[in-house]
Amino acid sequence: MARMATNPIPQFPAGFLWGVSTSAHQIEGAVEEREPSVWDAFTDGPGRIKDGSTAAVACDHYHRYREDVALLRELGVGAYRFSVSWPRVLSPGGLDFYDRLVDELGTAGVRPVPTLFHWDLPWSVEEAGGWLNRDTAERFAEYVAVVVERLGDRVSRWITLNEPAEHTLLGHALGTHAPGRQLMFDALPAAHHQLLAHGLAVRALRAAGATDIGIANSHGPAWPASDDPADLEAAGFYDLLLNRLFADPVLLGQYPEGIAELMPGDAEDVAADLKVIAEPLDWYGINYYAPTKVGAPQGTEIEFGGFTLPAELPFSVREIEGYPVTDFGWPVVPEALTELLTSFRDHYGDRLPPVVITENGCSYEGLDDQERITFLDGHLRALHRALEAGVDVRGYFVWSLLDNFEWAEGYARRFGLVHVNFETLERTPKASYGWLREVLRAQG
Ligand code: IFM
Repeated sequence: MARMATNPIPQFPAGFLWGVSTSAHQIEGAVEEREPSVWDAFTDGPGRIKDGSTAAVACDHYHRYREDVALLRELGVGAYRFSVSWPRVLSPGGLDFYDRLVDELGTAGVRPVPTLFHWDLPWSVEEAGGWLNRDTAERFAEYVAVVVERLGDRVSRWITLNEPAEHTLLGHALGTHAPGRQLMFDALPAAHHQLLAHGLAVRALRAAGATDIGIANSHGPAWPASDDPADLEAAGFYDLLLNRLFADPVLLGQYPEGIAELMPGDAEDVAADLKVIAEPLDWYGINYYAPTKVGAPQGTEIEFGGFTLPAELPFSVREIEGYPVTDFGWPVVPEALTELLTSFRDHYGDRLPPVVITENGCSYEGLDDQERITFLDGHLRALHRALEAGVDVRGYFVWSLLDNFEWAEGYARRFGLVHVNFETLERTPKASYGWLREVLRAQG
């Protein structure tokens, strides 16, 4: 049974958008009914997925989407953020699935919010160079035009990319995610081409009449390990890599000092691309999970958030003490969400459009997930404090509706409001689902 926190969550403004998020590769399954993606190929490699699993079936959402939409309706969310699988769209009849899903959401009164790229690049595009190839950005925009042409009559809100930072860092620099490249700083073109793809996609969406467009970038405060200049410098560099490398081009049309010098390619070409990347947005999506404590390099490998970071990085990640941690080992620090939002507002000023929290959540085992309730309760209060401090926040999406395929962790990390039995595919709402339903009812 859900237990309400003693104090009700403060009232959010009228029109505030409440939602939950998922992504195609993590829930859909039905891999044989679409083109292969980088994640199919990566998963096949030995030892890549910790529990040896694959996303071949995942939550079988492709066949059970009606049941999942019923869960959304019953939960009372106003919006559902899902992703469109580019490999599925390349397959004959692949878009039909999203047609059915969008119609089902319409009938349930839940607003569809598709993300157009959530890491599952078609394998054929990867073979042509993937995100290291500039042409991938153009091909992405072509695919986006096809999707908006088909769904644009019923979808008004769009998200271009999910977390290009993680896709660059984990997929192209460290190789712990697909496509498994280990390029370290030579991965920067993958960041630039994703950002260019974002800008070209905004243009394609606008050309089709879309007026409600954002991106879902992951951000979190970088806390210096100490006041020592070496720690401050390392934390500043980490902040550049995680936050400003992806926010500055989109919001300011430039790469931050310290990154611009590292970006390969002709400076005039990069400057021309930055004009595209900075196409104005209607809102800016932030995925927030935790802050990171960063210090000077220690010359050793570091276990961090389920990954091993190599010794040669120009920073080291330290343990944040004094806070509870999720099953993933991520610290639970709601106040860092307030800090992040107010610092973004202070840094970007009127270049920052209204903000939507496009992901926030935690991994815990169990149906009576009181820790998730505590997590969400704390983060909603922290979000409200940001509103009170004057940050223009317009929406909040929980990651995730369902337990799902958590990338290199397989099924070992459960982020869902709804438990999925991966043997039987039975869905069972957790205590946090009931709690959130009550919160949403109270918000009206
Ligand atoms: O599951 C992921 C999601 O795909 C992207 N953001 C972070 C989530 C939790 O790791």
